[in-house]
Amino acid sequence: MTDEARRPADPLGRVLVIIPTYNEADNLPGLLTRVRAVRPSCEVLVADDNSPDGTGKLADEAASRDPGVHVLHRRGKEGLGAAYLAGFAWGLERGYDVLVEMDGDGSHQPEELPRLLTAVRNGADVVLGSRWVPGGRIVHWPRYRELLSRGGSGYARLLLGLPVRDVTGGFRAFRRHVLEGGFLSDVASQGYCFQVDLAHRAVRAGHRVAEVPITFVEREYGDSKMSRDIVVEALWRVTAWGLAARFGRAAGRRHT
Ligand SMILES: Nc1nc2c(ncn2[C@@H]2O[C@H](COP(=O)(O)OP(=O)(O)OP(=O)(O)O)[C@@H](O)[C@H]2O)c(=O)[nH]1
Ligand SMILES: [Mg+2]
Repeated sequence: MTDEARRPADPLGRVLVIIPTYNEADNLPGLLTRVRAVRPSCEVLVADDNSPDGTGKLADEAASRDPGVHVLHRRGKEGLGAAYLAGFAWGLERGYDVLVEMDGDGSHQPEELPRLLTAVRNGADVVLGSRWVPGGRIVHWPRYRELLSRGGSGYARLLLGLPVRDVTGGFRAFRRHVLEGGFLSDVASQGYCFQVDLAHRAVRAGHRVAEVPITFVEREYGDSKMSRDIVVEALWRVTAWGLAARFGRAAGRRHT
């Protein structure tokens, strides 16, 4: 494998930033430039679900100019969770040491990537970029989105007993060992719930989870993929996990 032959220039080893995309043609090219500029040793994998707006082609063009950009073309829109699972598998197979999740709509600032990686370097297994810790900020979000997000995080925290503030965020870093083994087996969650699922799994598995503040900026271009279905999925799954955890505790299996 040619990638494996590449020497790590980063003290963390080889870092892969995975960006799932569906119709992000207006956002992706600039974002790729920013990620590669901020830490040139970090490589990028765009996981595109055959976006009708040509995002995949733009990613290919970037990859042809820059060997640190890779593209995973998927058949069609299967949801954020499925794209990340495919991206993680791609990165683990190729021996990356740290795998980062980042939205492709400009909401996450590549310039804050070093802050996440510093926390990994300081010993965290999983680092969550957080809007709801001191120093965290949101820009241009309508009040209802903030309430939905804060409410969703609060509900998941409460029901699942999670010691983190931003449970649904999607700017995160994982050391590879976290994602190996059975960690990702039978993950079925799709939208926001995928992120809740991973945070829940990481805490339950006893990994060191750290939160660092981020500035979250509402997308400037393109359409939101947020839908009522995504919110409903998160609600029912979190409720089911919470009840299962309580039931398990009652039966003497304390794990949350
Ligand atoms: N590959 C892939 N990427 C997706 C899919 N759905 C969303 N994404 C990407 O996942 C990232 C987050 O999705 P967003 O649409 O920004 O979702 P959101 O942040 O909840 O909503 P907005 O910021 O309001 O648009 C973006 O880069 C999307 O392009 C999908 O089905 N497949
Ligand atoms: Mg977004």
